[in-house]
Amino acid sequence: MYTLYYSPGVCSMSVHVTLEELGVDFETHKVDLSKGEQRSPEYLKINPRGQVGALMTPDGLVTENAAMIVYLNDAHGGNLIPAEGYERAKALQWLMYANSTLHPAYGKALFCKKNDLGDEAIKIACDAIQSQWDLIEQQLTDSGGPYLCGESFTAGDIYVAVVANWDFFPHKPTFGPKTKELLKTVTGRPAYQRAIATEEIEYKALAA
Ligand SMILES: N[C@@H](CCC(=O)N[C@@H](CS)C(=O)NCC(=O)O)C(=O)O
Repeated sequence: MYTLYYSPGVCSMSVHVTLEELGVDFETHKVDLSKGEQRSPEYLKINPRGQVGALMTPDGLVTENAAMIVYLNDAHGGNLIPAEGYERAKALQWLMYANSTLHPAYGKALFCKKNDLGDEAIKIACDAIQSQWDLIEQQLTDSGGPYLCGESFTAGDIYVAVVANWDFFPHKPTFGPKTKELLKTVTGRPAYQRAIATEEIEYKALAA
């Protein structure tokens, strides 16, 4: 049994969808970021960084969403990250890209917003976000699609679909046609729909 500490719709959702995709037993524990619960003494004992997600496993606690996804996939022989070789490297590449390039691009814009750095700074950060979505569209062309790794659905697709729904800024990104198709396919999967229902979020990225 696993326990996922999550907040609705944020990066921890990539682990939530992974748990659903793998079909393993788990429970969820909501840590409401809007109420500052990530800084409660109880949660800081779980993740001293005061961030979600965190995963209690039979082996102990794992933090960092990408690490949780790799751990879960490998523990259950999943196909979200192939077991070996170049295919594994490419799946890890796109998971790490989502976790450590795409996600931080949003973090920069959020920093500008939270610190009242003005619309010009937010716009610069949002332009940088757009360039990441342009890169994803190009990758879907280069890989032959429909997924980031071509015909194989992998963990990076899940993570990218989570980030696509982040709607914090006035300057919204534009998704290319292949990206929209990816988001539609990934979020249409039963596992993703179950995570949406549990987290009680609205998936708005495809609305425009
Ligand atoms: N690389 C980190 C990123 C975690 C992260 O940025 N979590 C955000 C939500 S997407 C969070 O908990 N923010 C609350 C805060 O920093 O107060 C991980 O994978 O654990």
